[in-house]
Amino acid sequence: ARKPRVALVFGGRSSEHGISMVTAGAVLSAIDRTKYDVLPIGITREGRWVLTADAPERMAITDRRTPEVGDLAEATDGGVLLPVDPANREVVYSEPGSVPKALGEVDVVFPMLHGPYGEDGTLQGLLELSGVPYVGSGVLASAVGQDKEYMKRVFTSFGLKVGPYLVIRPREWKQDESAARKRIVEFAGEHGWPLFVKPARAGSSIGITKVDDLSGLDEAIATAQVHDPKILVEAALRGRELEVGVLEFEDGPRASVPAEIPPAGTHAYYDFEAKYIDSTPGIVPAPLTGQETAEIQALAVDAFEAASCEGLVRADFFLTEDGDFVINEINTMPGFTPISMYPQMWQATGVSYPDLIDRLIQAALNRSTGLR
Ligand code: G1L
Repeated sequence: ARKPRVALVFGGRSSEHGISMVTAGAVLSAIDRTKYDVLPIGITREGRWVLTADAPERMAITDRRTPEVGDLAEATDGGVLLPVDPANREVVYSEPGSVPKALGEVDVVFPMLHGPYGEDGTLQGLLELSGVPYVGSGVLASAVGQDKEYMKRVFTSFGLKVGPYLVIRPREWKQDESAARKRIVEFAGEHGWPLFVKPARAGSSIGITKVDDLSGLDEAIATAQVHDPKILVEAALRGRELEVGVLEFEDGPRASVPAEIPPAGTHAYYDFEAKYIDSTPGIVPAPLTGQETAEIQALAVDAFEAASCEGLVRADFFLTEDGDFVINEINTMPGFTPISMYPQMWQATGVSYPDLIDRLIQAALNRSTGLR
């Protein structure tokens, strides 16, 4: 029997092009080659889909520089790798070892694109149309996980606690800036400074400003609006920062041991270096009581279910001084190198990095296509 062909799709037009490629390199190194044929598909900074060298050693960070898909492109004549005739995949399947002409010729896709056009549900939609199974969440959960407003609305409606927030929509800002500003100032009056101003739909810490008083507000809004015309204003939550990994098993989602992110020390915030270059900053497992651990794990599974996640999710919480667990966000495509929090939390729970990859692929292959 032929081995399932797993396509990693990485790179892309996002600021995390390089990180995506480093992560793909880690997955290429760890995936079980006796079980799977692997096809590395890079998307260049210009948005072109290309086959790249199966060379994880050339996908690592060197001299604090991340790799580029453009430097590893091998075959650019494989067509655009977009779907053809998903109903006829058996017929169009090329000989093993040959360059596939269409995305429909792979058995499962491991999507590793960050931000808009990747983890926001658009790539997932393309894969649905192609009839190709893929690892991780579907269109809805991916889109919910990318939009901080809808994420909070979904959590609230499922009984999870979220922190105070305000949404400023593009039309509101365009029609009456001063009214929008006034709304923010009233919000600050109620919840106090500092505030965090964020793009509603952007990955990681991109475009986020901590605003200490009115004087910094306009610049923070402009910065956030560079990334998304819709912005979110959040009150600062005082408390401990905790994370939980959720992984789908045959009988349903299960939670990992939680981790704690200590307050920023030498790093001004949990930035690029802290996240991807230094070793993991988290304490695993988090020093919580058995009861607290059970509670946060149940909430993380609730968050997975609330957003209709599939495969995996990382759920991020604050434990407030009142002892409440407040959900901050979920990440349907969390950091995924072996030193990232999600794999570290599962390692501490008894699931190794190669096992994690295997489980995610198996979950995707076992999933039926169409509604579920
Ligand atoms: F496919 C998974 F497992 F769902 C998956 C894919 C990608 C998990 C995590 C990631 N993460 C990344 O690709 C990234 C953090 C490098 C960019 Cl979103």
